[in-house]
Amino acid sequence: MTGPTDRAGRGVVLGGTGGLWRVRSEDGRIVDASLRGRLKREPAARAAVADAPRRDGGAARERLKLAVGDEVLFEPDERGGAWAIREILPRRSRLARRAPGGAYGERIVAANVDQVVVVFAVAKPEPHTRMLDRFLVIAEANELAARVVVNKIDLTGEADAHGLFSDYERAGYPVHYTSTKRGDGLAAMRAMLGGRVSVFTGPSGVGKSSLLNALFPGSNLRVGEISESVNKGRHITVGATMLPLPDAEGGYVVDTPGLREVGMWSLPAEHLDRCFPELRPHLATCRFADCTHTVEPGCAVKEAVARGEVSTGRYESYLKLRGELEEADFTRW
Ligand SMILES: Nc1nc2c(ncn2[C@@H]2O[C@H](COP(=O)(O)OP(=O)(O)OP(=O)(O)O)[C@@H](O)[C@H]2O)c(=O)[nH]1
Ligand SMILES: [Mg+2]
Ligand SMILES: [Zn+2]
Repeated sequence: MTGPTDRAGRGVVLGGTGGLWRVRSEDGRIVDASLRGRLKREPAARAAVADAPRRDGGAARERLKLAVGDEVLFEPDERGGAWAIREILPRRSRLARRAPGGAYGERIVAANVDQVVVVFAVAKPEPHTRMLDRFLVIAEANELAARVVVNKIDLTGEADAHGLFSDYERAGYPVHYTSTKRGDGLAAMRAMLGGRVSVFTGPSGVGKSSLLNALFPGSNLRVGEISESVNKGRHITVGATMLPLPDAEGGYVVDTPGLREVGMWSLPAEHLDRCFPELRPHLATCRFADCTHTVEPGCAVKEAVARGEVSTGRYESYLKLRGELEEADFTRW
C-alpha cells in the first residue's frame, strides 16, 4: 500500500481524556491521537447500536464517548504531524455505570471487557460488603464475569479475611486473597489475568494500583497513602488506564480510580434478582412468575434465606437495591 493511508492502523485505546488519546496499534506502536470532529458530534453511535437494548430512549446515547478498551481505526492527521481516530469499531462488551454525582446518564468505564475484578481491602479502609454487592451487581448487569480480590490480608491474617468474605465464595464468585506487601495470592491472580481484558474496580485506597504494580513490575502506576486518598477526599488514580500485559498470552488490565459511592446502573428493577448468582436457581420456583421476593407468599428466595442457603446480608442488599431501582426515574436519563 502507498500514499497517506500506509501508516494508518487499527489499535486499542489505552487512556486519555477528551483531547488526546493514547492508542496502541496492532504492531505495538503507541501513538497519541485526537478524535475526528465527526466522531465527537456523533459519539460512538455505531458502538451504541451494538449495545444491549436500553430503556432510556437514547438520551444517554448522545453522551456515549470513546472509552479505554475501544478498538479504533486511526490515520495521520493532515492538519499536523499527529494522528486522528477515524472510526470506533463496534464494542463486544462494556462496563458501564451511572454517571457520578447525581448526574444523569451512564459512564462507560471500559469497552471490550472480559471480566471485572472487584478489589476490596480486608482493613484500611474498612470493607463495606453492601458496597461490594453493588460493584458485583453492576458487573452482572453488564453481563460480565466478576471476581473478588481481598487485599491487605497481611493486616488481619487469612482466616479473618476468609470469614469476612465467605458469602461471596458461597455465592459462587472466585475470591482471591492477596497481599502486595507479602506477595500472597499474586501468582494465582497473574494466571487469571492472562489473555483477557480485566477491569480493576473497587473503593479508593484498597490497593488496585499497588496490586498491578506488584503483578507487573514496570507498570509504574501511582500509589497513594490512604490518609491522603481517603481522608482528604482525593483519589490517587485519576482516569482509567489500560496496560498491555507483558506475558506471551497477551491481555490487558484496566486500572480505575476508586469509587466512594456506586450509582446503580439503569437496570430495570425486575432484572435485579438475576444479578445475584445465588438467587438464580430459586427464581423459577417462586409461586408468582413476577415475584419481587419481598412480600409475596410462596417465595422460593425468602425460603432459601430462611433455610440459610442464601446469606441474609446479600438478601438485604437485594432488598435495598430493589427499593432504589424502583424509586429511580430512568426516563429522565
Ligand atoms: N498493608 C498493606 N497495604 C497495602 C497493600 N496494598 C496496598 N497497600 C497500601 O494501600 C494504599 C493505597 O494503595 P493504592 O494502590 O494507591 O490504592 P488504589 O486502590 O489504587 O487507590 P485509588 O487509586 O485511590 O483508587 C497505599 O498506601 C499502599 O501502600 C497490602 O497488601 N497491604
Ligand atoms: Mg489507584
Ligand atoms: Zn420470590
